[in-house]
Amino acid sequence: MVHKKPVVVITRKLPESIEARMMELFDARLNANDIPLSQDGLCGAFQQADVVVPTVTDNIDRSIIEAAGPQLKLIASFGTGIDHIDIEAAKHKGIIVTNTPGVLTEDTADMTMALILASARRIIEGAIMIREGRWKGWSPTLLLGRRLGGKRLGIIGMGRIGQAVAQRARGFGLSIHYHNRQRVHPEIESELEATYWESLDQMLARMDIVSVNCPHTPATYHLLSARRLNLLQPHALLINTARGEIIDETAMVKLLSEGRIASAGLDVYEHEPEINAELLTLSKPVLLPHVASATLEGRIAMGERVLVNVKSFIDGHTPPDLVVEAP
Ligand code: 8YV
Repeated sequence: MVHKKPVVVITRKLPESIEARMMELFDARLNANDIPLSQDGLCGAFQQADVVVPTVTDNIDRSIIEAAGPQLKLIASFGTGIDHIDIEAAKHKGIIVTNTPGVLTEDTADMTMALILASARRIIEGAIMIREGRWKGWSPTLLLGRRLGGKRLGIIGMGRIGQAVAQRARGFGLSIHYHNRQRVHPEIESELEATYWESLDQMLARMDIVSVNCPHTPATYHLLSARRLNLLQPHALLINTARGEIIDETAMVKLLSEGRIASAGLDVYEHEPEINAELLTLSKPVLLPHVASATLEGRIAMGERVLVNVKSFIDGHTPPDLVVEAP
């Protein structure tokens, strides 16, 4: 008997080795030119595929899920965050959802440190000055930044990534403070010498650097509201490698342009890939294009997790990275 291979639609271009394996195992439909699918394109994919492998750039909303064909049983997302998928609609439709947790923790934490260093030490301003031929020579007061050692880092979200940031930050002499839905295990707290703040407001008012490392959920949307951002000290740095929606971006840009916080290091934005026009006029904030987890090793590891999730499901096993279980 000839078994038809399952149709797996992969919405964006993935590393070659991952795409090659996808082609071996499945009837994989690739996106060679890497142009994100329109909502109509996504709808079409959900009507023909047995499995869809989306990324953060796909808005898998209720209408797409409801229009899915009866053969579509798994959304195996390439990424950790799942805020681009209407999870309730998937549950309701009986579609399983998986993600790729764990494999991008270290890369994201590295980039968080890079943004802390770049914004505290004004690295990008210096690099641009050189390239634009504006450097006239050494000066004792040129591009003065702030020392990291002895400062307080407040981490919002002490999960895997928050803890990996804390480990690194300790090496730079930062003291670790955190706010989380739940206090972490006392062993982790003592290993990181971390101080728990039940009140986010109180923590914000006392930190030199604040790093956002929690997922975007309805509960964390605009967690850093205009009111809370106003609690930050004028010398504070705000770092975000999580999701733009967690910060009220308009309020943040206002504080930055009025000099009411010192700078920001941002990898994510509220309306990606659109960037607030006023933010672009400011020279101090360090702005990156959502690349905190962008290493070749990380992307391959994410692809491997997707392969394992899809293959386990096709073979009748429970995929390891379940976000929404089988009905
Ligand atoms: C990924 C991310 O690059 O996994 C996540 O949640 O934010 C990114 O680091 C992206 O989501 C891939 O889909």
